[in-house]
Amino acid sequence: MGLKVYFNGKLVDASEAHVSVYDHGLLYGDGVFEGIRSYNGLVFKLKEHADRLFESAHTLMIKIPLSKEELIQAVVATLKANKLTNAYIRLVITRGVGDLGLDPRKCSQPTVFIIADKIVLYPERIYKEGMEIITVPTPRNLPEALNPQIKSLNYLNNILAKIEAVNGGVEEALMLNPHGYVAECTGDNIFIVKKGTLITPPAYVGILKGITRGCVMELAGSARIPVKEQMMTRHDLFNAEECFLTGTAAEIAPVVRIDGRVIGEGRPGKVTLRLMRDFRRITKTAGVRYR
Ligand code: PXG
Repeated sequence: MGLKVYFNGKLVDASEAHVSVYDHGLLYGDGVFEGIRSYNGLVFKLKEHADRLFESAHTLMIKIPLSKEELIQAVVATLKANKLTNAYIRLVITRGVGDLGLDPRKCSQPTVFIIADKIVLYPERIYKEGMEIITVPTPRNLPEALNPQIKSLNYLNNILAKIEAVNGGVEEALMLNPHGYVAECTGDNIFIVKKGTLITPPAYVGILKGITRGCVMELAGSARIPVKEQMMTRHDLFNAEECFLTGTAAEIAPVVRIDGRVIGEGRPGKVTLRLMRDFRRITKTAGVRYR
């Protein structure tokens, strides 16, 4: 028996969960999504993900046909149906089925689906030894053109950057904003450690305010590690003591080489390792229980 997918109010077999070719999520990337994880039978930061999804949908004037609590219960039901203890959850709301024009008024009913599946992780080596990233030519979208807080189905900006990273022989791309300041990676936020202080770019440079980013800033606070949001250049990154990425999929991934420059000692640093340990602990103990 295959995976069960929540599709417009019902749990159906994955092989029966079909989106129409007239769905504007497909035709125009007109929709929103969240990537969420569960650990040990606990959904991590589910409320925060639901809040962000509702905010993204509100700005796009997509009316989610469930209350926030109903949506949370739908996520829980999907996880239970698939008997997954550790899962990657993809929550997607599209504008729905319309005609071939852009006009969102033609879409009467949003499409809602929730996939809960096993997570594909970065190789363990990356967490032990650290990863290499490169700056790519594609800048992060202008926030004035498309606000990165809207977690939309339109990810071409990041996909172009990802292609450039892969072409360059690495797993992740460092994206700058159109003014040349460090923004983020294709699906992860970036942090450095300098003189013992944790520094990450502020939201206004044009990044998604990641939920993992927020969690890591809180963990640093509890560990009495000073935290600052500050604009950074590549020079700041090259000369950092430590560097790491944060995201729902990556968790905390150490970075040890950027554009050929070795960062710090060239291995995951002590602040990074401390935060990785604290993060792992919180994912195992905090969240919405479902089994
Ligand atoms: N920046 C961008 C552009 C993202 O898309 C993050 C940062 C990290 O945010 P969270 O809230 O997850 O800490 C994201 C989200 C994947 C995948 O499977 C990851 C994201 C989006 C889509 C897919 O790697 N990351």
